[in-house]
Amino acid sequence: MVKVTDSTVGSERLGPSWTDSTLVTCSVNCFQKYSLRCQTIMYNSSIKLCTPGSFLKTSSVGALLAPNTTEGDLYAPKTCDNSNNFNYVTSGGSSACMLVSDGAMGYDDAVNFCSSLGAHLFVAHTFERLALLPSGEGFMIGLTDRASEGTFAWDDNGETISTAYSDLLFKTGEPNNAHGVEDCVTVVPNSILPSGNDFPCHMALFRFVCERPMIY
Ligand SMILES: [Ca+2]
Ligand SMILES: [Ca+2]
Repeated sequence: MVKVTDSTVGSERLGPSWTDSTLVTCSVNCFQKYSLRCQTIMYNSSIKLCTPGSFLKTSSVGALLAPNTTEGDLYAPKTCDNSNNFNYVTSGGSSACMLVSDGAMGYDDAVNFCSSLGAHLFVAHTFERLALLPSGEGFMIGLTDRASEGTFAWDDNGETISTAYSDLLFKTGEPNNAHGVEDCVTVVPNSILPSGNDFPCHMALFRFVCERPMIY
């Protein structure tokens, strides 16, 4: 979801507004209601008002097309490229365009598999985002300490996780870099207790999720 701040760009309303608890659910409901006709949304977070919009328009009188104060801010929702069976998944305030693998692969094979589909291994810069993964089994995620032992970094941008995040993620005694060869991470989504463990990257033990950046 990208907030449109260009004052010369606006959008036309597709229909009546409704109330929606979050910007993400506003976007999801707009798509469900209007399908691809929903190209923008206007959202007022203080009164939770969601207004469906058509395509963005650039105009010398753009201000006239911009949402009014009641309608809130204008957003251009990003969309999921659904080719190769990728799906748009939401949970709480999080969303992702993702494909769950059929089987397990080692880390390098999984990275290559995702890369061939224009994707990377699933990342969760916020802990809540892990809830986007299917429940009930361990998944390998795009987090390793290959670059610097003991410092885990996300595949997509190299950002490292904080101690607080690590405590939420890893179960007691993990990560332990057992036998000096554990640099990849598996986690059981939606488990009550921390479930993360570091394991050897070459071992094809877990399924994984490819995540595709969302597009306009
Ligand atoms: Ca390690
Ligand atoms: Ca371990």
